[in-house]
Parts: sequence; structure tokens; C-alpha cells
Amino acid sequence: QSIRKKLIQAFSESKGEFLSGQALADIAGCSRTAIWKHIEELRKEGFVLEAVRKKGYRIVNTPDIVTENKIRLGLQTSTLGQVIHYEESVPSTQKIAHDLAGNGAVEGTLVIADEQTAGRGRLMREWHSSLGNGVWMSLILKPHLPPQKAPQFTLITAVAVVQAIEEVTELQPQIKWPNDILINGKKVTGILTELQAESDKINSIIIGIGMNVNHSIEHFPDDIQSIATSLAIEQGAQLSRAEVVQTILERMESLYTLYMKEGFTPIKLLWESYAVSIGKRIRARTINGTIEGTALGITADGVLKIEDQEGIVHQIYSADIEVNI
Ligand code: BTX
Repeated sequence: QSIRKKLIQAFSESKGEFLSGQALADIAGCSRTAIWKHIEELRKEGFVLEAVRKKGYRIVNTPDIVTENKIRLGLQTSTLGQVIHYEESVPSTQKIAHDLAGNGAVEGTLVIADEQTAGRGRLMREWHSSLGNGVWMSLILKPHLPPQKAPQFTLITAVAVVQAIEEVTELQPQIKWPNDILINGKKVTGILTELQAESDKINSIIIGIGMNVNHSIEHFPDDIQSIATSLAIEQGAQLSRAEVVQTILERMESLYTLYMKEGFTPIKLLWESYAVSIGKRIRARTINGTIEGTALGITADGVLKIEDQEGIVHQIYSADIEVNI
């Protein structure tokens, strides 16, 4: 496994130039025969490697897969995604990440799958996660913070996702508080932040991100076709899912670093610049009832403030939001 990691690292750095079998063997600390075996494994996974006598190997093409090797190839982070668990099909990456987090997984561990058969949203709602066209991932973070800070991670993640979409497409996504990313008013990504904590400290935050990437409209079940969209539908072109994942991890790492250094204020400003609801009339359905009014913004803790007709300001910790009522 560590030979494979070194091999992928070497190919990442060579940026399409040839690497000789001997150079690869030296870098990975193994024989040329072992290198050849790993090259064959990569080919089986779908990587197209060119081998030229006296020059060596280079990667000329990679398929749209989200395997550990594919995500590692070209990933520019120091912590997030440095450990990757890939599975083709799982009930929910969230469940696997919870188990790993409870068993000593390191910070930044990524769980990713090609398909989820029981993907879930908030309040045990279903998250549709069809095979091979989305990004279904869970990220484990271990910040030294009290549990009350956890909801802020939904907002940090939302900013990271928006920035990543802006980087890989020409689209302009917006955030609907607290956890939806919309493009042209339709949902392209959902975020689910869960916690393993003691009363005074977080052990692990498990951030689930479900992003529709290469779906066409028929890939969605009938009941969400009018509310869901994908990057490909909006952009009019297919994207590399692995590149989307890498970009999310890179954006997330810089925002997380910024947050741990300077607190929530800089994130709040970024978040508000992308928010769809601020200043608009909205309806918030909470477990304690429905509140209508004008969305004023979020507090320093990431809580939504709504001013109702009587001028009373409500603080909303969790709700479903309708905008433009
Ligand atoms: P949510 O509760 O805000 O949204 C769930 C609602 O979104 C559903 O009731 C449905 O109306 C709609 N929906 C379901 N699937 C899709 C879809 N593919 N695209 C657009 N809308 C949809 C949002 O919850 C949080 C979702 C997190 C999903 C990730 S995927 C990786 C990780 N594993 C897992 O099981 N969940 C997370």
C-alpha cells in the first residue's frame, strides 16, 4: 500500500512526464518487478499508462472514478484526504465514517463511494445517491472545540463546496441556510454534519457531502426531478468527479485552517456573500412551529436570525427554509 502511495505521488509530481522503472523503484524503495505489478494493478483500475522503452512510464489518461488512487493523484492537501477509504457500493458513507471515527481514525480521513443504497439526509430523510455520477463522501475532522461549535462546520463546508464549484465550473452556486447548495434555485449538494462528542469536547465531526455531478435529469427519481440538479446539467458538460473531490478537500482545508486560527468571523463574511436568503422574506419550519419573516443574517455562531412582522427577532438553530414567500 505504501509503495502504491509513493508511486501515485511520483506520478502526481511528474505531471505527465515519463518516469523510468528504475526511478520509480528508487522512489518507492522496491524492485522494478514490484513496480511493474503495481502498474498492472493501476491499469486494471482503469488508468491508461504508456510504457516506452528507455523512457519508462507515464499516465496518459484516467477514467472518471473516485478510487483512492485517483483521488490521491494530484491532491494538494496536507491533512484532508490523506487517508482514503473507497468502496464501490455502501449503504451510507456516513455510517462507515462513524465506525472509523470511533476506532481511532485520523483527522482528515475520507470515506467515499460510487453508490449509496441507503444515503441519508437530515431527520432520516433519504438522499438519492445513484451509481457512478455523484460525489458521496464523508470527512472526519477532530477539532479541539466544544460541541456547541459543531453547527458552524456545516457553514464552513457550504463555503468550501461553493468555492470548489466556482473553481471547476463557470457556475454561480448559492447557499440556502443551513445546508443546501443551489444552482439556479435547484439543489445540487446537501451537507449533513454529525458529531461524536462528550459534554465539553468534540471527539469527531463527521461531515457528509452529497453532490450531484454528472447526473442527467432522468437519473433522479420522479419526486425530486423538479427540485434537484447536477453540475453537468447546469454546466452542459461532464466533469471529473475526482477533481471535484480534490477541490472540495483543498478549499475545506484552507477554510478549516483559517477558522481554527481566526474563528468564525471571516467564514461568516464569506458565507453571507453566497447566501440566497439574507434580506428576503422566508418561512422557517422548525420542530417547534413555523416562523415567517425577514432573514437578517446569521449570528457569530452561525445561527439564523429572522425578524417577524412584530419586529421580534427569532434565532433559528435548525429548520427547513422556504425563500421568496
Ligand atoms: P436534507 O434533509 O436537507 O435533504 C434531503 C431531501 O433532499 C430529501 O428529502 C429530498 O427531497 C431531497 N433529495 C434527496 N436526494 C437528493 C439529491 N440527490 N439531490 C437533490 N435533492 C435530493 C441533505 O439533507 C444532506 C444530504 C447529505 C448526503 C451525504 S452523501 C454522503 C453522506 N452519506 C450519507 O448517507 N449522507 C451524506
